[in-house]
Amino acid sequence: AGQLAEQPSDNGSAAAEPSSQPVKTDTQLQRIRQAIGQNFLFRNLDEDQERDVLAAMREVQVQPGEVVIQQGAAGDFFYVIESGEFDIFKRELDASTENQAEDPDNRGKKVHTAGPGGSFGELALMYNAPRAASVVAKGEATLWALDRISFRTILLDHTSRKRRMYETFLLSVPILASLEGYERAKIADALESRTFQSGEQVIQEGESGDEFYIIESGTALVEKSDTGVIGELKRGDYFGELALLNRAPRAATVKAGGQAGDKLRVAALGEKAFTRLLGPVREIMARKAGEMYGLTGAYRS
Ligand code: 1OR
Repeated sequence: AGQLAEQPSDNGSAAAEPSSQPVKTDTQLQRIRQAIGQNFLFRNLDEDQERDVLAAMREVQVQPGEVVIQQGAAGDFFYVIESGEFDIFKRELDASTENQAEDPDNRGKKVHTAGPGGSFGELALMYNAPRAASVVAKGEATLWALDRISFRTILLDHTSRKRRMYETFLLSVPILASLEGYERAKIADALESRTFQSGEQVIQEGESGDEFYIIESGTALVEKSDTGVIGELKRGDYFGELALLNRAPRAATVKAGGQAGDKLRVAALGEKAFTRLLGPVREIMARKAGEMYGLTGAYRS
């Protein structure tokens, strides 16, 4: 014991060049589409780009315990998970020999687990940096790997533009202050900006909700049918969390504020991404909801 069970594939023989891949069967194409369907990095590809991505991907079968990515190695592939689960481990750069007994492989701390539809390995390819974490298969798994050149030519532009676009904004949002930089990057991947004209409704009291919003610019009015306007929200404020935290109907109506001609711009986060990406923040939100609205949501118990 104490040795890595597998050769990391980062140092393996498969080169990360866009060597032409065998033509895929319809079943394979279906499987890739299914795997990338939920993944934000593949949103907004046009038909040609999607065809190129599908053609460049290669299937990788992974054994339990296999180290697919070794922290510190050079980046060659980006991976999308078709089936199976992966643990992500991160070690501080100077903490190599601490706790040898507990961490014989010196992988560091488990920071994340990724499953079907998820992806990993984009950081090293985006920033030409060493692998930031190790990725280890929990059981048997199937991956689709995209070589670095295809990743950079097809996916990089969109991904880094989006991360850059939201980076400064998300840094300025108080509720997200406790998150790590990479956690904010994942939120940026999942955000979608929407614009509303003054007076236009974003959410309606009593309806069911499946999105959470952060205000990018402009103001929003919160109102309830019985008491009228109960609050005004501005840049960096958020709303829409209650219905998601408590699985309850929308507790209030939120509409764009300001004068005629003013606009409200929000960044929307879907329910799944909200649950997956805002883990530690959810508790803070639930507590604040209690303070602000006197609500004790199911989540607070
Ligand atoms: P990579 O190319 O550096 C390792 O290879 C991959 O692990 C990395 O890209 C990410 O896709 C993935 N910090 C760094 N990398 C992470 C993290 C992470 N989670 C997944 N990867 N976290 C921050 C820990 C302080 C966890 C955030 C949820």
